[in-house]
Amino acid sequence: MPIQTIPTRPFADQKPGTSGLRKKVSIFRQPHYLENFVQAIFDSLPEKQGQTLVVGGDGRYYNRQAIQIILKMAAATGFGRVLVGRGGILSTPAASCLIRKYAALGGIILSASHNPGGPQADFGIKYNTENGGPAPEQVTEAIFARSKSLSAYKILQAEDLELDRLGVFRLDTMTVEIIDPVNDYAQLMESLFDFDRIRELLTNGQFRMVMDSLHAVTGPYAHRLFEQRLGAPLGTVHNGEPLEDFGGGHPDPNLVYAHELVDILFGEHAPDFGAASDGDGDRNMILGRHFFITPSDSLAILAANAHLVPAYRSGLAGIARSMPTSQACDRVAAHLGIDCYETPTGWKFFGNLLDAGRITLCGEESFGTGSNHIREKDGLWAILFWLNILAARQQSVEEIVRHHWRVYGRNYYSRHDYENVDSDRANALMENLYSTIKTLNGKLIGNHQITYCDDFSYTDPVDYSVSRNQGIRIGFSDGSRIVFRLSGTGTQGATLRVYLERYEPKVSNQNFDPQIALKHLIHIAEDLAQIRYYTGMEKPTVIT
Ligand code: VG1
Ligand code: CO
Repeated sequence: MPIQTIPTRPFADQKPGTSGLRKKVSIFRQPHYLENFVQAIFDSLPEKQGQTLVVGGDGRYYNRQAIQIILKMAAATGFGRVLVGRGGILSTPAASCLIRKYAALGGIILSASHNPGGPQADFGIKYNTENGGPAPEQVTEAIFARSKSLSAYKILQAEDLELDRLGVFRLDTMTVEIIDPVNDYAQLMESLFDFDRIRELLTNGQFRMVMDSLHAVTGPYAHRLFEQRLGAPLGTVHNGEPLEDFGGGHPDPNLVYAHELVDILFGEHAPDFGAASDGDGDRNMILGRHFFITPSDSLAILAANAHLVPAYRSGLAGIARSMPTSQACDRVAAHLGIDCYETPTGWKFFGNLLDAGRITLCGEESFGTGSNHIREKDGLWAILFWLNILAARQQSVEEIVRHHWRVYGRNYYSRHDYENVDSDRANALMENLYSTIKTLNGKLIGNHQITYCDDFSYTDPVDYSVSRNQGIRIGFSDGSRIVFRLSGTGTQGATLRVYLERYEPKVSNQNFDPQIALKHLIHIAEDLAQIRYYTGMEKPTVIT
């Protein structure tokens, strides 16, 4: 079959963000746009000849077309074998699992994660390296640099492949294996958790759970794991069929976008446990009956209870959290006598720590938790981890969380997002903050004493690479913090994220609504950053 060399011109906007390249579908569908980026990835890789590549996505609109293009380009560039999830489906954690298990050179994951899907909505593509994790900054920089100098790409002239049939197919000299997207991942989960105990819990006739897959990628995984393998009644998984537009919803598992699940868990006759995951299956939200757990608390609680889970019984090497994530897990780490690392936002910064064996668990405030079992955050893993704890402790979600707060104190936490802000105004806000913080050290605001403020910069302790400008941190003498940063995953305008945290050791003060408990900090944040002035918005668009 002939390999064609197609002349092209660079696009200037192919710089990967927090998690790959994300744009509107209409941008990806411009002639040569996707092809250029894929060629830039391939050109930035070492020897590809005969190597294995993993390809799959979250099933959103344009997933199938993109996969056909990528397969033909992979064949033209010399890959020996590509593993593709049937129907083009692979959750991000499942892709990470496959890359590691089959010693692939890397993987291409097609997803814009929690962003909406459909012809008018978003698409995304990211590259994961041979450890199964998101390409580190040096690699994404190399891809971006290459994207700016491309003059041609190579593609095999061939018919589209049938993606829905399991089997081994050929594209010129390359083999394409269409595999079951769930098998390997389900096996890995079974090797980590106490499935017998979880099965007992889910079939005891008393405990009830609901899993909401939000019509995104985890549907097939959740049906298999919870209903088939672990015995939960059929119907436990809601919205379990992946749809190209996620049923018109926002596949983001938080109190705002997963409202169907929230209504069930906060309604009458609520089940004991509720969980949801995002577009590509790497995020999770955990709910108890009439009870919400912040992702930061969830990370801390998983760490404190890890000894109850077979895979982590022998102890944790260390924990890491992204900088804006609350410091709840720091307290658990201190108690366990293990290291706790603070990294910039984005899973790629955990990779080196995991590879070097310095950490076992890691997480982000944005509903992401994971461990050294793969190199991505993992929604269903977190849900199984909670079920394992619930089965072992025989207590309710709320009892477990309240007990945790009694022992370690509560870190009140909230994130305020201002979406779709004019980019120039958002940058001006940050510029203004950079100059403001220079004068803030030691200042007293109300009865809040500022003890530090800086622009977060991270030196990777393994390879010493430095990442600057990762967000503005303002710390107070009582341990409270305010963090400001701009999102790196949006596709329209800018999103300002304001992260707020306050520590409360006293049990009698642990029962407030976080928005009330954080009220003073919220005012200080709005004031210091002049949020209304710069954004023109009276209040945040999303509060989590
Ligand atoms: C957001 C989150 C970040 C997460 C990233 C990718 O990034 O804040 O914690 O790692 O999304 O998650 P940003 O730059 O918009 O704040 V996912 O589930 O989109 O792969
Ligand atoms: Co995601």
